[in-house]
Amino acid sequence: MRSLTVLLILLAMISHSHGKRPRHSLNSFYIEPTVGQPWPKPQSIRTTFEQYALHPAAFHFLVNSTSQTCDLLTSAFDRYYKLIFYPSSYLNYILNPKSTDNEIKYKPKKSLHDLRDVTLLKRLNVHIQEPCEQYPALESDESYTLTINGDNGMLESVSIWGAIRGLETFSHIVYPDENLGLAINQTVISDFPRFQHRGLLLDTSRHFISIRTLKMNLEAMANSKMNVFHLHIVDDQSFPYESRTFPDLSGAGAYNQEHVYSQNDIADLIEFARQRGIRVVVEFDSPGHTQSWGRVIDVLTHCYNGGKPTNELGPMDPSRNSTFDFLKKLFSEIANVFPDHYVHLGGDEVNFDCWRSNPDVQAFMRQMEFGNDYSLLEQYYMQNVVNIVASTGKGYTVWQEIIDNNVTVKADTVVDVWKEPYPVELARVTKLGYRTLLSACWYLNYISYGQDWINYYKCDPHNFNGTDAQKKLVVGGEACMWGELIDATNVISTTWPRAATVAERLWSAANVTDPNAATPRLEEHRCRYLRRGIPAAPVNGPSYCDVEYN
Ligand code: CP6
Repeated sequence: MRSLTVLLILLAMISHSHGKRPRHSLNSFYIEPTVGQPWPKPQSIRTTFEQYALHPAAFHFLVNSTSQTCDLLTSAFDRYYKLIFYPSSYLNYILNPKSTDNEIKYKPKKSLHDLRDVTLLKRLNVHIQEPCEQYPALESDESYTLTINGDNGMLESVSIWGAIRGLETFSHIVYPDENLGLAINQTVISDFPRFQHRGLLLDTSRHFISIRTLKMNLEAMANSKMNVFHLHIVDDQSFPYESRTFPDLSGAGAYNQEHVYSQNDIADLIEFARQRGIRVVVEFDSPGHTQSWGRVIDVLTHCYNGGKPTNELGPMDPSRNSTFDFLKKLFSEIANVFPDHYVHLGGDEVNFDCWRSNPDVQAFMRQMEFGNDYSLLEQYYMQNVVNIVASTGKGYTVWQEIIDNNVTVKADTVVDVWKEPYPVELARVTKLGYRTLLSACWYLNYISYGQDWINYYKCDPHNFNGTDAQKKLVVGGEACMWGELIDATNVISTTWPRAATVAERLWSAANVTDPNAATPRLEEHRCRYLRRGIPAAPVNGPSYCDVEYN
């Protein structure tokens, strides 16, 4: 009997399955979530059937005496304590920290008296090797190990960011249990991301999205270990960024003055992201996609027809020095407001027709000896922008067109591949020696019936013909939720949990590819979002959660 038990435990450890096994329905009529399994799947996880109980009055996070610590860690302790023991009040707490919704009214399902005969997990000791960095970066170390054994747990990491990832995992492996209230199994996890850059793009120009909703989205990102928020803040339709240097840009370029992010809003958002180890990479896309910039500032090309101005405006006007004087001032402000090393400079979808029509631009083309090749003018424009931004000390990301059009850029440039066929594009860009990001297969704005996430899940940033050196140049990818049909009413439920499947592709080992194996865990992850107050949508057909959204 004893050896049978030992065998069972060994089997459980080998199969990497969790202590509490899912109750699969007899057919796939509907899907039941698993319990206590992390998303994204860790690089290595071993668990046994040994269970421990958690109780809010008998558990705390502890900084190991030889460990580094900082405000980021103490505030993370505070958040994860609330998240684990009082999930239904958690979202309100993080979105309105001053609100007085207190925990007293949420009674634990089991009292300490009920739990007197079971082992309680009393502590999670956290040990961080290196002093806390202030902001996360592309190069940050996010690895950690998590050991749950007896009444003690241990979380070890190199950096504060690894500790934050490990706390998230810890919150996933705690699960509701009928007998124990909250339970956790004996576990050893050793984990690190496969790719350094795991991003999500939201577009706040086509529709305004409130800071509150952007924060909810950042929380959802942290729950799936995503670490880059690509903020496509302005575009043709509106300019919701309140510039210190050029307040008129949002004054005339925003939809209205309620649809504007103040400097305080931006600082608040960046701090919220920093607390979760998320970088905010802002995009000021040019020379195309800039119609809203031109409503008060004369930087766009005036289009002509039959020798006469048409009153229409085109891309930024590269023939005038004043355009670049403006960009110098704008990008030096942006360099101060956004602490991340990278700024996204856009450069996509430039239409040459208006440039072709304008006599001053034509004269400039002759002066520069560009002939009729307007991609040389685009290159000239981008080269200037890139030099301006480089002189502020920043690095930059660009959409792939810049490279397609042979613009030479600094060696540390990151190129964002958004066009299919992505294996061809990735091979080409990495062959030129640039660091690369993949977005092409993760356009979440395409919404269709059925389990579309399986296509996202199958897409792999290393799926192209290239050398090991080329593969190493792929730093990660981004899910993109463009905003033409998206605002605060639907951004969360269309993005989540679909973006989480991209997050698993970018975090977990290369061999974690089976959508059938992922499905029950994804169901559980969606339910976890609901439990935490985030309205993530069903993505696998008929299902239910222990706690539904309300
Ligand atoms: N806006 C900007 C967009 C898109 C791009 N740039 C876009 C193109 C195709 C699709 C979705 C979005 N709306 N500035 C391309 C990078 Cl399908």
